[in-house]
Amino acid sequence: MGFLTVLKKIKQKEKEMRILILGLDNAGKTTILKRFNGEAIDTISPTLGFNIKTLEHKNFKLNMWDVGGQKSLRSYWRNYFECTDGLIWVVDSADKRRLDDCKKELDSLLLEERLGGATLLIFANKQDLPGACDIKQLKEILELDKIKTHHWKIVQCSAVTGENLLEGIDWLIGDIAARIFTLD
Ligand SMILES: Nc1nc2c(ncn2[C@@H]2O[C@H](COP(=O)(O)OP(=O)(O)OP(=O)(O)O)[C@@H](O)[C@H]2O)c(=O)[nH]1
Ligand SMILES: [Mg+2]
Repeated sequence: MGFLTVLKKIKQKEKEMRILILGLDNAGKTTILKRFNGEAIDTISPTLGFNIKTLEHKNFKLNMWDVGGQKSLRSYWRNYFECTDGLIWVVDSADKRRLDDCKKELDSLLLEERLGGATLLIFANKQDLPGACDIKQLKEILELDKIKTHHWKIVQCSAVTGENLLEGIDWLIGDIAARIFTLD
């Protein structure tokens, strides 16, 4: 192996991304993170602080921050904004009563200057539940087409079945990589 090849490999290994996972309480943030990481998901309780997991995925080192979403905890979210490359906004697609609240919180995050450079993945979670809103409904209710400030995508998923978690996160990582790692 030539020197440059070795150097490139080392550089690749150092590629780090900071991913912040937010959403209302009970949306499924912790379940998604554990499921994605291949851990058991049957003993999860509400997050009162945060969980951080560092995963190797596709040659990237992903530092994933999962922060509790209860109303009383949301004022702490701002402590995690700095240097965020990707924001995963998790929605409980079956909790129709709280979609207004969900929209309000997402809208205010998108105004945050320190999240200005972040790619946004919206996980329409809990698709395994009957009556879950689909992407078309959520796009309308959350007015996603109005988002012009961030690269964004909405993906239907279920943390319980694992459906589409990989697809969503692969899109997020691909978008971030294209934005920040294009120079080598
Ligand atoms: N049916 C179904 N239940 C889910 C899914 N994802 C999460 N849940 C359940 O929803 C509940 C809340 O999940 P959590 O992962 O703790 O939610 P959270 O967003 O981390 O909540 P906070 O930590 O309070 O902010 C748990 O009972 C999960 O088992 C899903 O895709 N389908
Ligand atoms: Mg949690």
